[in-house]
Amino acid sequence: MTKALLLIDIQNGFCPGGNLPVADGDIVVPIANGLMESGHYDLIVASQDWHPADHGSFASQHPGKRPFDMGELSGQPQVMWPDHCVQGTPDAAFHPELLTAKINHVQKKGQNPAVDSYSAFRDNDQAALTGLAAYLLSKDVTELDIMGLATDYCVKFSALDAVDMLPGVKVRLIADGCRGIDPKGVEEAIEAMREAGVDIIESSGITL
Ligand code: VGL
Ligand code: ZN
Repeated sequence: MTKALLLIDIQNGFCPGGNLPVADGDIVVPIANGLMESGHYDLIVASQDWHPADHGSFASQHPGKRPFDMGELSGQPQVMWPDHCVQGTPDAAFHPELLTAKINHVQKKGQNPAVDSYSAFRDNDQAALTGLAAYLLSKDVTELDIMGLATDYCVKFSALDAVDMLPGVKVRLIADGCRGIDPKGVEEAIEAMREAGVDIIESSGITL
């Protein structure tokens, strides 16, 4: 039994003051820290949205587009995001209060300018894998708990891919450890995860 915690994109960019802030995004930090210190987990992994400055999901790369417009990237519909989590900038750094010393493995994603990567496991077109599934399977992970930012994008697609790519692994969403971009999108995301077989739990229910 290897219990793993997957922290999705707990970066400055998605917290208040960041370039793509999620409302109350920073309140997930003490929840993540408490879980990392609880002793419940054998393995702690964190993903990091890690875009080149010219990433194609940025509205700034599409003349006439503004942040949150719909656009296209490599022929696929794509939300046009504000420039965010550019590699090596403070916006891409983990939240300063996150206990990063407890993290065993960091999975960067979103480096290919031609495709977005909401999931920590693979690009949105499902062509290129990040290597996270192989890593978790190599560690014999049997239970994977997921939390972080943003519920309706990177958390959702990571949880759905976890169910898809980690056969036999029990996948749970720590709901109070997540915050989302759009309230309606959050509801739909939680329903989609539940339907895919993800258990929706609260951090208070996690005990040794
Ligand atoms: C995310 C939009 C763009 C996320 C990342 O972490 O949920 N959302 N890039
Ligand atoms: Zn991004």
